[in-house]
Formats: sequence, C-alpha cells, structure tokens
Amino acid sequence: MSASTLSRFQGTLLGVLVGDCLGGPFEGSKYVSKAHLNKYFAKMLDPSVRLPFKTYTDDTAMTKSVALSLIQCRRVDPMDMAKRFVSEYNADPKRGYGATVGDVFQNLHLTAFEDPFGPASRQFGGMGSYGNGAAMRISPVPLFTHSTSDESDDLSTLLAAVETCSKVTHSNPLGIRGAILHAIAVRAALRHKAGEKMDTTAFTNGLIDIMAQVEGADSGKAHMTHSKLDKDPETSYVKKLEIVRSFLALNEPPHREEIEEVLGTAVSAHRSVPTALYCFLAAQKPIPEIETDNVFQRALMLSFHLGGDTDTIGSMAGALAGAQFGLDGIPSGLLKHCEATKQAVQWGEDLFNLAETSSSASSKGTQRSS
Ligand code: AR6
Ligand code: MG
Repeated sequence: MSASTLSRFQGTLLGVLVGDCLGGPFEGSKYVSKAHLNKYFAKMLDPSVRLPFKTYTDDTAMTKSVALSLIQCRRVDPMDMAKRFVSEYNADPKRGYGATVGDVFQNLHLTAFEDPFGPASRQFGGMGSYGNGAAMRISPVPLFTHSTSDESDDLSTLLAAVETCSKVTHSNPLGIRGAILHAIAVRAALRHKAGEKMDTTAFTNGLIDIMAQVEGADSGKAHMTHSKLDKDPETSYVKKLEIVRSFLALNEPPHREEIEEVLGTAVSAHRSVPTALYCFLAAQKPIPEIETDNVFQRALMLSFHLGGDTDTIGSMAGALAGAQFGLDGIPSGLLKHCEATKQAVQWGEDLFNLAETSSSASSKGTQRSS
C-alpha cells in the first residue's frame, strides 16, 4: 500500500484525537458562535500564543483501546477489548465517559469478563444503550479491514467486526448501526481518490445503499424493536442520510437550529453520527462566516458551532476528514495544543502495517480473520 494510504490511516486517528481535544471545551454548549470559533482557531494557529494544553476524553481513550487490541491480537477479540476498556477506564475514569457505560465496565469486572457482551445486553432493562460510544471509537476497525484489492475488500467482514466491537458496550440496534454508519463512512473517505473534488451526493448515496441493506436485513429478522425503529424517521439512518443529502443540495446551508432540530447534537448515536457526517460533507466547500480554507478545520468548526456533544461530533467529523486528506490535511499548528498526538500517529502506522501484511497474505489466498 502507498505512502498516501499510510498518511490517511494516521490522519484518521489523529483526526479522532484533534476533534476530541479541541471540541472538549465546548461540550454541552447550546451553540458556539462562528465569530468565537474564528478567534479560537486563529489563536491556536498563532505560533506566538501559548494556551493551556487540551486533554483527550473517552472518545480517544476508547479508540486507543480498540486500536491497540486490533494491533496486538490481529483480530477482533471482544474479550480483549472489554479488558482494555475497563483497565483504561479504571486508570482514568474522569475522561468524560457516558453516564451509564461505567456500569458496563463495573459488571464486566465483577463477572470476571466471563461473557464480554453480557453486561451491555442488560443495560436499560435489556434494551441496551443507544449512546454514540460505539460509533465514536470505531475508526480503527475500517482501517484494520482495509484492503487495496477490491476483490478482497469484503464489506461483510467490516460489518461483522463493527458489530462485535460495538456489542461489548452497546447492544441497542441504534447504537450498533450508528457505529456501522461511521465505519462505512471512514471506509468511503479512505477510498476517495486523493486530490479529487468530492461529489457529496454520490458519497451519501453510497452510504444510503449500505444502510438500506443493514436496516432491511435487520427488519427481516422480524425483531419488533428493529422494524419499529426503521419506520420512525427519527431512528432510521437511511431517513437521516436522506436529510443529509437534501441539506447538502441547498444553495444556502441550513441554519444551525434546523440542523440541531432535524439531525441532532445529542449523545445518542442516531442524533450525532449523521450530524458528524453532515459536518464533514458540508465542509467540502466554504461555509459562510467560517474563516478557513482547510476542510479538516472547517469540519471541526461546524461541529463545534452546533453545540451539544461537540467533542464526539468533532471527533467523528475529524476522523472522516483525516481519512480523506491524511496528515497533510490537518493544520500542524493545532497539534501542539493536543495530548498524545504522537501516539495517535503511531496507532495509524501500526494498523497500516497490519493491513498491508493482511492484504499481501489475502492476495496469496490467506483470509484475514475478524
Ligand atoms: N434509553 C434511554 N437513554 C439512553 C439509552 C436507552 N436505551 N441508551 C443511551 N441512553 P452511555 P456512551 C442515553 O452511558 O454511549 C460522552 O460524553 C443515556 O442518557 O451508554 O459511551 C462521550 O464523549 C446514557 O447515559 O455512554 C460521548 O459523547 C447516554 O445516552 C457519549 O458520552 C450515553 O450512553 C458516549 O456515551
Ligand atoms: Mg462526547
């Protein structure tokens, strides 16, 4: 695989980190004015200005566990991931974790990791969590299953891997499908031809096709919860993607209140994953009153402008822009304000080396295990 693919792997994970660190200070805001964000970024990019260092939150802490588990196990091992989530949480529980996911960690520990999916399946009276915690940490998975050969790029391998990784903490179909949507969006961003202008409608249509299959296959299982979810425009990802597509087609971008109302800025997966995707796609062209020519920065600024779960929406939008543009697409002046940038770049490199080895093995007929 090429040097540019390496840079895009690294950019994906650096994007997770930078979106998370820079978005953290705005988490829970009703909204953040564009004027404030223009000053915030200009200040960070001014080499003479010294600012307090920004730490990462649960988004990066859990992404790190997923990445290191894949790198060390060379497969998707839910037990290993569960152990890493718990040990990372115990080492630093004050990283802004979701309000109830701590119960899953505690129960995993109390049951000695006997069933890595058990505690999550019992959350919310057996409904499982639909928080965005499975989606926010999923980026290493599409890197792990990435292949340069279309023949061995098996989408079903990615979907199965995402489901396994998600179910350790999130068993609700909305939580899992949110992770699927973000994972296939990272995959598509990674495969977008470098240097070419993005057709955002075609990009969204590609995701709609896959999510229609995912939602269709789920409701085919005649599971009441699933089929009900698909009919509700609020909880169908296909419907959300159709809204994203219609927003992108407008001559004037929609007002933040409309984006917040229709797509959402909450900690639930269905009210944040499509929003992050929209921020990434809308950032492909200039946005009124957002003062930057850089797509990565614009995606973050729009995410923060919307308020709510800014660190997670910014982190997911950052992963997508990092996958599209690689390290060079991330303004270097932003990096000195963030914790652990070198580590994030290293996780990207290690996953690249792994994917490269697996690609050459599969071209020789050896299957990658998930
Ligand atoms: N019914 C009602 N509320 C729910 C349900 C449900 N089935 N599922 C989730 N919620 P959690 P996460 C609500 O705790 O997904 C941090 O800020 C409920 O209020 O599973 O890992 C991160 O940065 C629950 O506490 O954690 C991310 O933004 C909340 O959703 C986010 O939290 C979060 O679900 C990740 O959270
Ligand atoms: Mg968050």
